Amino acid sequence: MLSKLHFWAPMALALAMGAVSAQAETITVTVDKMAFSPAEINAKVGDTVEWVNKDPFAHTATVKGGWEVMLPVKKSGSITLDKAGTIDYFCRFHPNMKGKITVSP
Ligand SMILES: [Cu+2]
Repeated sequence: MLSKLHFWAPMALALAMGAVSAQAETITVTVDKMAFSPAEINAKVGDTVEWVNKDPFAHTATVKGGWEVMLPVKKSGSITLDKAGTIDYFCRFHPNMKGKITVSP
């Protein structure tokens, strides 16, 4: 009985640590042909959203009254989500480009 316990305890610890490191994710949104793809994403607090601009002109990911991430030509930009809620964002240069992030706690 005792030997079984010794075998399983480190396993349980390893699984718990794996779960912790898997918690914060980076979600990639591609910016291509004047559109965010995917336009709507789900994330958790602590996750990072990275936009990769594949277009030959600059874009932004802008939240009205909030943050703005510049996305120069062929470059990427990112932000770490620090609170739960729904974020609607757009491109400052092309306001018809819209995206949405639903952030769960
Ligand atoms: Cu744009």
